[in-house]
Amino acid sequence: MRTIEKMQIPAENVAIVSGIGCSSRAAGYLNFQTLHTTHGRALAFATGLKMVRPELTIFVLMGDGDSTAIGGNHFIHTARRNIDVNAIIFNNQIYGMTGGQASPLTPQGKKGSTAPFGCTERNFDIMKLAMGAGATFAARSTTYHLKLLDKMIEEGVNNKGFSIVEAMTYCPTGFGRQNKSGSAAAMLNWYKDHAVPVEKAAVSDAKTVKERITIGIHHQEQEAEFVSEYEKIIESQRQKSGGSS
Ligand SMILES: Cc1ncc(C[n+]2csc(CCOP(=O)(O)OP(=O)(O)O)c2C)c(N)n1
Repeated sequence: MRTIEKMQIPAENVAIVSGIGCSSRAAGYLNFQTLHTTHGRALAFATGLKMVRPELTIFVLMGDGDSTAIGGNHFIHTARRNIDVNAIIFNNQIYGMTGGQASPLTPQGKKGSTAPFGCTERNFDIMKLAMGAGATFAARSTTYHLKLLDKMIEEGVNNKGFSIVEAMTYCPTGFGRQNKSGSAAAMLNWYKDHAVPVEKAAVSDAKTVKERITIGIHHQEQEAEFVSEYEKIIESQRQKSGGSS
């Protein structure tokens, strides 16, 4: 909201697309063009919307389960396609809405109701996943580092292509209780104490980096944007066929 206001994007040109989960409830609370879709499929809906209404600034709000488990396939292909939508992943490291099942972002060793002795699997690093899949902007911040989070969202909007902002949030009930993380305030303070700017992390030793959350812009590059490329094809075919649509 703060970023939209700061960037003075007219409300009627903003579309909020969300999946299903606690985080995805956000679409219901916001007064823009909103689309509350199905679990894991928000990026597919957003892709269709951007194709027919390229003038819209689209934010796609998803949980960590939503975006990287059931929606993992959409995530990598949207990144590969480089369509100009802005994904914001609310990473509370658990399936919050359904009662604390482990997600692909639950850290290895942490508990979930489907992993009562701790997750044996390694968790994804969304930044690396985004880069590997071809996203042109990938950044991370936390709910403690709100100014940085606003800035990252703004930079993401300025990027002409697929932008991913991972917002580290917290779920004191679904994750905190099982992992004895303390109160909501304690979980917020954990981010304060464990976040490190990605530029600094690059020069730290591997162990330190592993125990910390790197924040800031992790990746940025310029690549052809999907809708623009598609429009070029439509235009060239139109000209070939003598201008008729
Ligand atoms: C196709 C489908 N499968 C499963 C569900 C049940 N379901 C609803 S929310 C949810 C998990 C949400 O977790 P996450 O995406 O991490 O978001 P959070 O609630 O933590 O914000 C699941 C599995 C569903 N609604 N639709």
